Amino acid sequence: FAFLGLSAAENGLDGWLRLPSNIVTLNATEASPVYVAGTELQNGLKGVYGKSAQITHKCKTSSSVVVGTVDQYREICGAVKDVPELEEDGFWLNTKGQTIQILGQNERGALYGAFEYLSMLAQGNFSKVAYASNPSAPIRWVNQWDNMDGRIERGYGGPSIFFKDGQIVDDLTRVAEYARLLASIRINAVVINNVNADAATLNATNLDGVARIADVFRPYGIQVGLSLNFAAPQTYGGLSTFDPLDASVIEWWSNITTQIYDRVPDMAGYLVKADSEGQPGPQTYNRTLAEAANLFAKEVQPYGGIVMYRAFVYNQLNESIWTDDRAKAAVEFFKDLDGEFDDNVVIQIKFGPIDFQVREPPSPLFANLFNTSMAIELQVTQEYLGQQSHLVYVAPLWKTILDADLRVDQQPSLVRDIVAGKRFNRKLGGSAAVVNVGTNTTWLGSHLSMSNLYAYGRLAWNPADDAQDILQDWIRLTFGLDRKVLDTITRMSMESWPAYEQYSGNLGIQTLTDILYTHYGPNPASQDNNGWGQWTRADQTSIGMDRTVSNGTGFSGQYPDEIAAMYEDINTTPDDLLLWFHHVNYTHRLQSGKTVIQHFYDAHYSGAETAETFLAQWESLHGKIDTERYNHVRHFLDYQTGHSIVWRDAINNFYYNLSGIPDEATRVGHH
Ligand code: GCW
Repeated sequence: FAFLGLSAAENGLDGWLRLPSNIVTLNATEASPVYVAGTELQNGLKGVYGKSAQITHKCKTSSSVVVGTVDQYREICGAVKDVPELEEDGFWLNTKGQTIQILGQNERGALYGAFEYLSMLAQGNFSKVAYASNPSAPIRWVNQWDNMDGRIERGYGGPSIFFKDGQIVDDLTRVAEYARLLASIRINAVVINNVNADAATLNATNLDGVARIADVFRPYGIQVGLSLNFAAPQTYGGLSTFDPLDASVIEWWSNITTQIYDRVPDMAGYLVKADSEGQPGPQTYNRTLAEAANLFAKEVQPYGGIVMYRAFVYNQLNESIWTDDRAKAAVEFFKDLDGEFDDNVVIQIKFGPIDFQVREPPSPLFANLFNTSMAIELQVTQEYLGQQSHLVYVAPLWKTILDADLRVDQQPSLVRDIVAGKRFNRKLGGSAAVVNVGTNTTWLGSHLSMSNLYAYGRLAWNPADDAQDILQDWIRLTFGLDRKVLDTITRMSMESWPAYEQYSGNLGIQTLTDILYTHYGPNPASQDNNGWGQWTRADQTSIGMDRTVSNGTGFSGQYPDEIAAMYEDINTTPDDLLLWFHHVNYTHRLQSGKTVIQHFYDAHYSGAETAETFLAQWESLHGKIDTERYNHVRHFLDYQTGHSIVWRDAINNFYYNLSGIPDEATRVGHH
């Protein structure tokens, strides 16, 4: 079952390995995460050893697994030895003694520890360990872009598991299964409705439904959050205004917030997209984004809630003024507000300055807020990355951002430390990912896409983890322990993002997918001559956005000095971001020695060739993967082989026709 699959007998070890005969759960309340942990252990151990262990709530000293919080252990079993101080949601796992100890700082942590232990066993790892694991950051959220009518914005795995026909579905079975998956990767909150929010989510029937959903998530240690529509007091509440400083508006939100917390006392908080892509916001009343965020922050603060305020705020631009730069928007909107946000506001920042492109530099906003909490926004949903039909393992892309050093004040300033709150001493911080799972039995629309969800959770917990190590854990958990299966899926997946970049948009020119309608398939012409500001400025001789301070939009100047200087200078800008920062002739020579245009031609051939190998690699696993998953994946890889050629030729012909520069290898234009 997805990446929780635990298969018995595969390792043939149950002969002499003694099954712990008791599972001691230190909380007997059924809906508690510790109780759930006990049930998971019972089922999981049965999967591994083939026999059932007894669940008890009394402390036993031999042949048992004890699961609970550190405090519960102290109370019920006695003194705890060797357990270091744990952070919120952290856990201690000790398999060395007679008794296996799984102790959480809180109940959620205990559940995480149980999944960690099971994950080890399921991967055939029976080694004796004793260690603590703590999260890098407290915010480890997912965002669903589900609409009330059941459709999902940028969803490729079928309709919503939460909503249908304007209401919350009666049968929440899939929600419970999702909760289990998310808990196993240590996600602690889920925002269930689209950031392009429908105010009707707030009607009484739906709030009752939200409470039912929260009841399903709670035993898994997951809180529920809601996206708000900023104009709701007017459009839905019937007030004459939605001015965030108006007394009647404040009262209206106060009332709504009470109604929610009456039903869901542990609601995580609100997510707000405002003044962006047609969404209403405080600018209508000349109020600042901080005034807007603080309005909600004050409402949820007494309940311990937080406000995730999205930095994805930008205006449509006039395409005749090329120096207007959408990439600059986030810093322009938020920098001057630093320090004005309440303590329970977190600015949720997309990883790059534009929008989940195949390659972007880190958003400079990460290096411009010092008194404001931040979270990084990632996208598990492959909106610009081939959707459900292309294999693209995205974790290596995320790592280029998380591991980037922005050198604030000439000091090490890794993005992952900034968002965790470590660099500027913020209590809050972390990450959110758009995860548009649907009712499709594969969740995201394809089996291999699930590596991205798994990797997101792992990196939210520990962004220093290695993308390939994470991937391999996921492969073993999902497809078993066969060496060839492991090696093959590892190779395909690790080659997949570089290949996709090669056959789509190179050198930092963005994905070059259609941006006007589908966000799918090649459409390089769609980037320019419109107000979206994803311009490439490609003409007959040259290409790229000049974002330098000296000669361009000035975007590079939004970074701290050392980084700004690197991007300002064409000689120190890495090839893979050259066209993001500079406007050059197609004949410009890269650091690699190739011209820009020849790099385009070669990369597109090489990317499509690599994609073609995925099918053969997968087919080499015939007989080692169950038929359903084998065929499902094979179908998509077959398609990807063809579609990568479509990409290759569309992009190469486009630039060949534009520039008239022949391909040195005489492939382009010679069909
Ligand atoms: O990438 C764009 C998407 C929109 C999305 C928006 C956002 C939810 O195409 O569908 O809206 O980003 O992140 O708000």
